[in-house]
Amino acid sequence: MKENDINQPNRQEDKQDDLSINKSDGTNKFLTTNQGVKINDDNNSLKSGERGPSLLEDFILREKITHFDHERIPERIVHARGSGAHGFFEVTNPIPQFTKAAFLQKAGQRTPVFTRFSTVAGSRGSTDLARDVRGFSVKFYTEEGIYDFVGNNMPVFFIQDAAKFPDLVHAVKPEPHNEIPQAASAHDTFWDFISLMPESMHMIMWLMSDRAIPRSYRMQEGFGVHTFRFINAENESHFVKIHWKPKLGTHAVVWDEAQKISGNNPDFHRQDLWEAIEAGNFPEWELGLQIIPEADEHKFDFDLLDPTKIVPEELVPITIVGRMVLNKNPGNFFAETEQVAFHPGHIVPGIDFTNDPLLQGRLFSYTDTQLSRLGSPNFHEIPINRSISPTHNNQRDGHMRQEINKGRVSYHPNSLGGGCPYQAMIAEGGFTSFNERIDAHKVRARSNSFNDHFSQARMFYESQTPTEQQHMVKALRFELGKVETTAIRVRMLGLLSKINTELAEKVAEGLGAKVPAQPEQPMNHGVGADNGGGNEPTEISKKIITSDALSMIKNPTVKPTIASRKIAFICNHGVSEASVMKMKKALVAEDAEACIIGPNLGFASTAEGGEIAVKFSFFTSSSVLFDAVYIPDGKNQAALQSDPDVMEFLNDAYRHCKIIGTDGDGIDLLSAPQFMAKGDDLKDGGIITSTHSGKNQFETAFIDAVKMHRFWQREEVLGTNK
Ligand code: HDD
Repeated sequence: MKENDINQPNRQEDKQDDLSINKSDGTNKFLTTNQGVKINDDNNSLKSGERGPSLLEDFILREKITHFDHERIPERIVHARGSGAHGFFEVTNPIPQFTKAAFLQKAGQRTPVFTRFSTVAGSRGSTDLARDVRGFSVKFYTEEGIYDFVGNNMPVFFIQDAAKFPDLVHAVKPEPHNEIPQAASAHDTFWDFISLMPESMHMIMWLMSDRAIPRSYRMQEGFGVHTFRFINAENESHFVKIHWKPKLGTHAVVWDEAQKISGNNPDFHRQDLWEAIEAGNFPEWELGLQIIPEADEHKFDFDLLDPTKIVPEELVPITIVGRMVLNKNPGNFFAETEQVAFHPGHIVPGIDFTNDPLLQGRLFSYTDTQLSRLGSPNFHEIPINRSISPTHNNQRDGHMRQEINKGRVSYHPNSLGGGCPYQAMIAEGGFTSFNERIDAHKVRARSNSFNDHFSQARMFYESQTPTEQQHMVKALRFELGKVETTAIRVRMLGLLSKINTELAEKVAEGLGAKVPAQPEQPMNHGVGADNGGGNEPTEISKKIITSDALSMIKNPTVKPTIASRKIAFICNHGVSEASVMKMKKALVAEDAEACIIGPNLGFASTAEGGEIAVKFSFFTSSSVLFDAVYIPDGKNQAALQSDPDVMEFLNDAYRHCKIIGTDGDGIDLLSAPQFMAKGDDLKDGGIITSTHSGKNQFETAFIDAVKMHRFWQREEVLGTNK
């Protein structure tokens, strides 16, 4: 292991080399016990006679069964379901003026990373497509030690103080008496808690938006949520908000689609990430920072320490400082993705915390949870968690200790060990906390500057396009519609009316309920009653602005690309090979994937007398697993109308506002009235045909339409926007 030297940045290969120490491969090797004894018969236990009882002395059987019995470790209390990948972070715009963190100093400098994405509420085996927040964690193996970014795909949180975290999680998890429902917030205990927690309203707006059902882990943003501090070499502090911006843009599926994906492929996101990396479509994000000078701390009409608030990009623009590329799948899920342990308290010199009370509580929780999950204070020695800059200290022993510390000295100060390991001066990279002046009374209270719970919730809702707003209305109708206790629904309607009356009215209509004239006050019986810490909602800010960055459709970071998108080719026997190949070539040139679906697996015969390979059949596949549909030319294509699986495929694609392209006679498959108004009049501009687009530009017209992700105007035709 090399000495940690900030002039010698770690390369991605350094972490891979480090992991390779622990890798094992049984190819061309004898089967052995854990003690290294070669096994002669792994199929039969040792018995007293062929039909007799097994013998206790069978150490091979005992070892095998015992190990198996203990294979499972507790799943994460939250974020249990996740997927990870290796990659690197590269500086594109160094910021030494803001931070002395060694890994952010030089353009082109790379740091190995391991990144894990997750849902929050569901168990390890739950669906990827739950309506939920997504965790977004990045472990940076820097030359100065581990820096963990532990964020989410939403920039705010439900609660302002870590003291409420266990309550929040108890409320959202399956209800304790019957463990129902799995990976879902649509149940009474969650909304009971939320309806009594006005501070959660901004987060609820994000959770009810399509951000909670991403198309892919690769197409979601990441946010540090809290305000952090960056400290430069002069010990000056700046506040920072940390963002990840996906290169493929931010995209979601629709709720009906999400539910169907959960049935068709509950591993949809996990598989998408895995396959993209295997195919060389390496997911990539830009790292952006909102940087706020120390002197501007009180400039905003919200508190920078309040994790239920964003700093609108219109107020403080984002500076891009680097990019993250994920280019290697883990070799072993358990060893890497399951055992990785993130901690917002893992920071390096140049990065520091703020007094955000949610962050402060997290600083305790993450080490604590690893002790029960991974079982020992030595979890930092597990290969995926191991720093690749050397570690030396006087901590010793404990369960499963791997390191063999030399010598008799395990204390500091010492003379017997020459004073080693010695403390580092600041100039040598020694960590010092930011020298913040604090002069205060010890109180159990919350600052009044945290009391505006509705302004930013309203800003979020009012920044959305009508399509996105309608999706939020429907999400709330669905979620609250699953709530059985009427009083909880009514309480929620009261809170929604404080965000936007039209929103509340529309949700109420769907629930067959009335918005209460006077929202009920939360039942914070006795909480903070003596010191004003009851956190009753008050309105501070009247300055509502809207922010395009909050909408996925208007978002200035929308990227015109179809890279890695999966396009379903509907092919009957007799399909035109020329029509298939022409579109396939155009899509491959854009790094998209042409997925041939036919009546049966294997091959489909072509009009030209040949065959094309068929990867999916209409029976094994479903439209929700693809981004768009293409119906090539072919005399027999219309005959597929008699196949209910094909019609369900097309109806779903149409309903989910996907782009449908047809070449030549392919359009005949769409002759049903749900697609065509009359004759060959198309129902909407999301159906691109070779006749209407002009033969030459057909492929381009189709690709341009797919770049829009969905043809949302169709929801008006369908009436699904009601
Ligand atoms: Fe947390 C896991 C993100 C608040 C306590 N959290 C966890 C993970 C993510 C987050 C991404 C999964 C890490 C992984 O992939 O292994 N958590 C957040 C964010 C929060 C937040 C963005 C608010 C801004 N969390 C939060 C609070 C507490 C915790 C307030 C406790 C007081 N979180 C945990 C935990 C977990 C965890 C119980 C479970 C597994 C783990 O830590 O390693 O300690």
